[in-house]
Amino acid sequence: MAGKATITDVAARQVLDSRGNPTLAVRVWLSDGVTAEAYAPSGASTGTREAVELRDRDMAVFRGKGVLKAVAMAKGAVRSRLLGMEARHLAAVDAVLAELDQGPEPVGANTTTATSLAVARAAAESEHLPFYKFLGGGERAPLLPMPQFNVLNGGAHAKDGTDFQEYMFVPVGATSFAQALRMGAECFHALRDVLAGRGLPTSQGDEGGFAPPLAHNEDALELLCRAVEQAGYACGEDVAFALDPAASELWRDGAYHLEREGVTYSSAQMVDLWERWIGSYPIVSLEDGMAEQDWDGWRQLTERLGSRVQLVGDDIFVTNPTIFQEGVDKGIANALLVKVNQIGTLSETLQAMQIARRASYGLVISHRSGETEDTSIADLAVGTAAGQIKSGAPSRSERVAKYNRLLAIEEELGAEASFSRPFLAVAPAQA
Ligand code: 2PG
Ligand code: MG
Repeated sequence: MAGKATITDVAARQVLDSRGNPTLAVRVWLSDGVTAEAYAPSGASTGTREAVELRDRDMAVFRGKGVLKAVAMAKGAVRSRLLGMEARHLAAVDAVLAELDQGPEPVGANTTTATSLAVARAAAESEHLPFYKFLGGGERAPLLPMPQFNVLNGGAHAKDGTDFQEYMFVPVGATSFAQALRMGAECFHALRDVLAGRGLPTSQGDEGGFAPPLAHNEDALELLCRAVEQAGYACGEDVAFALDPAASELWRDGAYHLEREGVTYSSAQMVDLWERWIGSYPIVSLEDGMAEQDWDGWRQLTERLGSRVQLVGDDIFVTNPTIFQEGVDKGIANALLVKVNQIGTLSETLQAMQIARRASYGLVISHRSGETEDTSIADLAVGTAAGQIKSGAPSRSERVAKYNRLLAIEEELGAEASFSRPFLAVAPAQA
């Protein structure tokens, strides 16, 4: 019976993520014979208020990172509560998952994330809908997102790299996703040439970007500009930049410690740095420019730069509707970074996105630094018409899987496909 299929079985197993750490794969079966699977991703620069993964903590096995307890939770507590529920009623399924994760024996956000995504996938298939259409709930026309390609990795994602975690290309001049991906890939290859030409290493960090040990964090921006030009594009007009310094990782004792440069900044000095960079380089988006503990610094940042640049809250909001609402009420940031496993279920993720829409905040759907071949975030970005996505460099299969899925959706939509160009109105500074 199409559309009313109930959950008849839930299974799970331990697999590896892109960093070689264990993660969880969950498979569900429905009464109409449909089956679907999803994987949980895992972060490195996690926010302190994120939903917590369940890991085995047996240091003799996978350095404590095994997820066999989570596998047992999925096959046990989760399975027994979900059996018989209708897959298409995702909100009800997710409410059970959230409750199980808040109970005396939490099932883990890795368990709830993979289960929520697997049930949603199964429901979509059962209803004969592309996954993105199911996720969009018929509310919005599908929209291909503007990508942010993380091409230079530092911080917690590349120990020898810059203090700041992510330097990204945003192909603002592209008119389709396929063109955006081509531009991103061409600039990525040009960046390799620029680095090699200066005798810098071209080893890659966790998200596929290069991780050269630069003396100054700002040097990265100049390298990015050269790469864009070498690829034959105009820096700023065709390809602009987005940054995620992941400032929470730099915050200690009430100040920002940039160890590579050997400097310590107050919140006001940090905002000064961002203001100077935004005035000198074509930066259209700044994520976690301030630490999650530094709400006052965030307020200063938003007041000073919020009208000039997209300010994305990741660690500070952790895709948590309650925390995010507080941020909106306090006028902090102007965009939300969206990670399903930060909050643990798709329904809560959609709720946070709803708050963003009502407050006219931008939306950036995001991968984690530890990823898998799961492509759900590509469908989430298109179905909800979020407008932007970041899934790392145009390199390494766990990153490219999402971009390739977006290519397939764009092709499938054909003439119906439309591509988001959120920075058209921005006149970026020239480097
Ligand atoms: C971030 C993410 C993804 P992690 O900070 O935005 O790029 O990193 O998954 O390590 O939290
Ligand atoms: Mg971030």
